[in-house]
Amino acid sequence: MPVFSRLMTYVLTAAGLLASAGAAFAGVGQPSPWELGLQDAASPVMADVIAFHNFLLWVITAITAFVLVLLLVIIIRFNARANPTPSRTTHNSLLEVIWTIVPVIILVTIAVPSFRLLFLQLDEPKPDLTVKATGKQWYWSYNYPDNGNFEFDSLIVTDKDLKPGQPRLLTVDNELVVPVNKIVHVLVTGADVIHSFAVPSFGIKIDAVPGRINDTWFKATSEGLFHGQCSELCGKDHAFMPITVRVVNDAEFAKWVEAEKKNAGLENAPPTAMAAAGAPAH
Ligand SMILES: [Cu+2]
Repeated sequence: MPVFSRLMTYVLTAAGLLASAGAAFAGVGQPSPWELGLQDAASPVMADVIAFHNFLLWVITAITAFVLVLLLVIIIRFNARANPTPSRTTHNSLLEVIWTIVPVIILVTIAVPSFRLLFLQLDEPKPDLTVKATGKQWYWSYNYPDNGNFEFDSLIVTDKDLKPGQPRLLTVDNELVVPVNKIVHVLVTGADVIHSFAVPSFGIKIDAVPGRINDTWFKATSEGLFHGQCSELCGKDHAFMPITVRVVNDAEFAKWVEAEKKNAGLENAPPTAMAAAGAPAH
């Protein structure tokens, strides 16, 4: 018994420490060692996902604690020794009404923010630009249909080529570049098998299905690098087709688009919404 209680003390202390430091462990744009919670939000959708997740955690904790207390009361007060002659009561109308209505109220309390979040995710606002991500065995191709329609491949940087500070298995040679604080509409499809385009800090994860275009959106609220991974088992190198999104300001984005167009031999393509409006306006 002392061994058990000492073990419990260790476990509870560790859990307490981890829980209190949870926020510090969460990474932005990539996972971090000993991370417990979700990655920090870098988009309005992810901020809501985290808030909803934390709210649900309180709800299930309260329900579980309540049921545990009921069980303990029954075990202690109504066992054969403490309560040798059991009551024959079978119905209690008030109690039955309460245990029907209270769960309904709890479910409605959960449903309201849940549907609000679903609408936020699925009711896409008018996009500022569109990018298309195509999952291939085993890398991603990105296409910018309204910025000259250039396309490039994005492959993993292997361990031996990593520069200091670059996360292992999450770094790519050519990042998906998008402007900050703009609504990015993402078209997602697969070229061979089903992949899944997921970037945790933006709160997006959507299947890349061959022969079909799925879409989602995000608005990155800060500049920087945000990492994700293919999230549908797609073959032997499934673990080696990461996604990296580089969020930059409008001027940098316009410059990058011009360079990419030149690379692709498209410098004479007509300027488009973002590239044309981006640089001078900001
Ligand atoms: Cu994949």
